[in-house]
Amino acid sequence: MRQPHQLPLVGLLLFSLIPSQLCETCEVSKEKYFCLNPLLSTIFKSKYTRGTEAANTLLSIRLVGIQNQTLQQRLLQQVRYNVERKESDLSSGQLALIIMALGACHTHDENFIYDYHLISQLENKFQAEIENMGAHDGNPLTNYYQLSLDVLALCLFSGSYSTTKVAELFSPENKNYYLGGQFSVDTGAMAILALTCVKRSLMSGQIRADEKDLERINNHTQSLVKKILSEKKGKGLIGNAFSTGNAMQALFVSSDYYQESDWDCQQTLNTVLKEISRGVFSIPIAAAQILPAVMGKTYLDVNSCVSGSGNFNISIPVPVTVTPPNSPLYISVNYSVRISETYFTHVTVPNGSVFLDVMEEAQKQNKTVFGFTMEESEWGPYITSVQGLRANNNDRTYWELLSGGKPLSQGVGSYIVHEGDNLEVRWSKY
Ligand code: B12
Ligand SMILES: *[C@@H]1O[C@H](CO)[C@@H](O)[C@H](O)[C@H]1NC(C)=O
Ligand SMILES: *[C@@H]1O[C@H](CO)[C@@H](O)[C@H](O)[C@H]1NC(C)=O
Ligand SMILES: *[C@@H]1O[C@H](CO)[C@@H](O)[C@H](O)[C@H]1NC(C)=O
Ligand SMILES: *[C@@H]1O[C@H](CO)[C@@H](O)[C@H](O)[C@H]1NC(C)=O
Ligand SMILES: *[C@@H]1O[C@H](CO)[C@@H](O)[C@H](O)[C@H]1NC(C)=O
Ligand SMILES: *[C@@H]1O[C@H](CO)[C@@H](O)[C@H](O)[C@H]1NC(C)=O
Repeated sequence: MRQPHQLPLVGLLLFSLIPSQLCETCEVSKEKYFCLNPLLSTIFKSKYTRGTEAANTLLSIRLVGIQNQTLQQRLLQQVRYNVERKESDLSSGQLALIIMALGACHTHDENFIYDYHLISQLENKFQAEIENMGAHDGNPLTNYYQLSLDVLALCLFSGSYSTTKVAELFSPENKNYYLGGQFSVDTGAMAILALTCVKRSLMSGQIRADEKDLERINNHTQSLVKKILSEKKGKGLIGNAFSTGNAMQALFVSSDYYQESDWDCQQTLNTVLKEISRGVFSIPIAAAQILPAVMGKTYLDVNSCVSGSGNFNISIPVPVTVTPPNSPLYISVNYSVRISETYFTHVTVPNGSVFLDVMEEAQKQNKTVFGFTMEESEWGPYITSVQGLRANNNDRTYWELLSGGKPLSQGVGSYIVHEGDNLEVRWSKY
């Protein structure tokens, strides 16, 4: 039992730990807006057939103040379709993103959240994640990236959740922060955003403050910030290019937890801009996830969009990735499926092919050994089974993609194969 006279001291200590809610951001300057053209081009020309992609994009363009009504209506239509037709199929994190997109910047679309009782549905889905953890060795239905999105959406849109449960779930020792033995920067970053939102609600008295929860949440944030900073690479990327936007958002809102000298935001931003110009974020979801960060925005800003700001000059961008006319040349690669045994073959594909083309060629050779299934997701096709063996979140199994023994940072639909690649899909545990 804590003694009552210690209470003020703890309060004081906490207060000195969090002297302000100032956020350090760095954002692309007006003169450099043209550097964002590849992102905008991707965002404007996409078809948006997948709901999560549309939700993520709508959220991002609202946060940065892109006012194009044609685009917003198109995205909105896709998001609404997903709610009306597919609500029960949505995962918790997908619903959380939809809520944030609809609620962002307080437009009329916010009513949709309440008409369809999306908040209480999210509460139920979040509960189901926790129950699954109880029944399956601490493994949620989806993953901690999505549990973080859940808490974030519930926190931002006045859903109910237990702060004690949040403090318990998001302890930095939890295995769910790790994917394939590696700290997942995306996951840690999303957790920091969620924890920061909860912390702010506690401190502003919006929800009942329990000193112990607040202290634990502070401690968790502190450790997660440290882990994220330790994933900083030479040129300033954090994790890889695709996690850097999320990491930047997390670091923007948690600047009380690190020293100015710990992170050179400008260097990170400059490297991201270079990657943008190289066409690295050429799929819509990748563009949507990096955009808020380079404009100095975070998901915590959904309730305080400065209208009219960031109304930047969109000179309808020219496509950057000019794919060269299909080279008639063929390349040959090695491809194997590894379970406990390894099944191996050579495959010849046109130069410029992606990993998926190789898998399809191999499947033609021998359906028993190289047959596979996939599902469309916002990041492209996701491999769900090979030889009939299905990935399963309850036992943390998945089909890992590798080249030359190293895990790839892109999926089968995006990774362009090279002459002599040793490609592999491996039955793995994350
Ligand atoms: C959790 C996660 C996983 C889990 C997914 C299973 C689970 N338990 O949920 C595991 C560990 C299995 C996984 C695997 C892979 N992942 Co992953 N993953 C994530 C993470 C952290 C969150 C995804 C999520 O829930 N999003 C939120 C929900 C609402 O969106 P969703 O569309 O419904 O989410 C689903 C898809 O994202 C899908 N998924 C997850 N990863 C990938 C990767 C690809 C290429 C595809 C097509 C789909 C996909 O699983 C999610 C749950 O069903 C993201 C980070 C991020 N920034 O998005 C990385 C991320 C999407 N993954 C990535 C990669 C590279 C992979 C792998 C290719 C790694 C590898 N070398 O094998 C494999 C996929 C291989 C395959 N079978 O096709 C990259 C994609 C980058 C890119 N440009 O394509 C990301 C962005 C991480 C990063 N920063 O590099 N991943
Ligand atoms: C708005 O978006 C639509 C659809 O993406 C596009 O065709 C149009 O050119 C955009 N308008 C402006 C003013 O950018
Ligand atoms: C928070 O961290 C401090 C310092 O590391 C530690 O002394 C304290 O016990 C932690 N508090 C909780 C509630 O875990
Ligand atoms: C927008 O871009 C056009 C053409 O590039 C330029 O002439 C105009 O001055 C710009 N406007 C602002 C507000 O930057
Ligand atoms: C494949 O195409 C790339 C660029 O399009 C080229 O650099 C490379 O030499 C080609 N390789 C083969 C084997 O044709
Ligand atoms: C596929 O490979 C398996 C194992 O190597 C072999 O037994 C089988 O005969 C092959 N099938 C075809 C159609 O080549
Ligand atoms: C591909 O496999 C063949 C046969 O096993 C091997 O000789 C060759 O070295 C492999 N290619 C590469 C690039 O390792």
